[in-house]
Amino acid sequence: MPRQLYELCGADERQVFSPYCWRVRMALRHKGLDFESVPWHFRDKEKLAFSGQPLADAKVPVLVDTDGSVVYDSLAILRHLERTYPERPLIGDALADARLDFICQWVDRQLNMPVFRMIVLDIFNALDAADQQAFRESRERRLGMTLEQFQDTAAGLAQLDQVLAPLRALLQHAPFVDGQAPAAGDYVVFGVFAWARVVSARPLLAADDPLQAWLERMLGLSDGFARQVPAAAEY
Ligand SMILES: N[C@@H](CCC(=O)N[C@@H](CS)C(=O)NCC(=O)O)C(=O)O
Repeated sequence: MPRQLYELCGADERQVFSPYCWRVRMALRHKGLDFESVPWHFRDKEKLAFSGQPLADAKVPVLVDTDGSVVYDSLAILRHLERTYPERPLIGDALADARLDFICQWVDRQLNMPVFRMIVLDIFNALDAADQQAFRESRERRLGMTLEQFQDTAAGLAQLDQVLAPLRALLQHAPFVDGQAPAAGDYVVFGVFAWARVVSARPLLAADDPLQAWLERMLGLSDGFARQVPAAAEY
């Protein structure tokens, strides 16, 4: 059977934007593995029932591999790919695996939030009407305020600038988060930038930010694989 990746999409199904799904797309490409993208919407929880997640909290990405195995949660999927397809290492040894866990925690707890604050209304606008309702209800409940109250581009940018300091320092002396070549650490960080690129025309980085060069390198990987999904302005 073809390998399938269930991915969050906007009103336009080409607009796959979830940062967690992007981690997996990039990892599949890294391993040289083809996949069929299965568009998924926030309102379609029951379509993920087969994955074994508690339905009320079901999320993408979900990978259905060629042997029929089903894996959900981006880090679990990355680990599955590494175990199942050991050629072209993505994570590395046990020490590297433990550090990847830290990178994921840093991205989820520090990097995501300022970007979310900058693009939340762009995400809302990218969704179709039924998903707009599901997104607004769930996010407003979680945030304890309206999406409009939460959106604060200036505050998000200032917070992002601080959060990115260690990454900027690292990329002064290495071309990639994972060293001389990109791997899982890069894909986990890149997911956040891909998320913003696909839904929002707002730049996250100043033109002279040293992170721009890394971002361009990431967008150029595998003959511009990430660029095959158009940027926000193109929908
Ligand atoms: N820990 C999960 C998080 C995945 C996640 O939060 N996915 C979001 C899309 S970006 C989702 O499916 N949300 C469903 C919902 O909010 O209803 C992972 O790493 O895969």
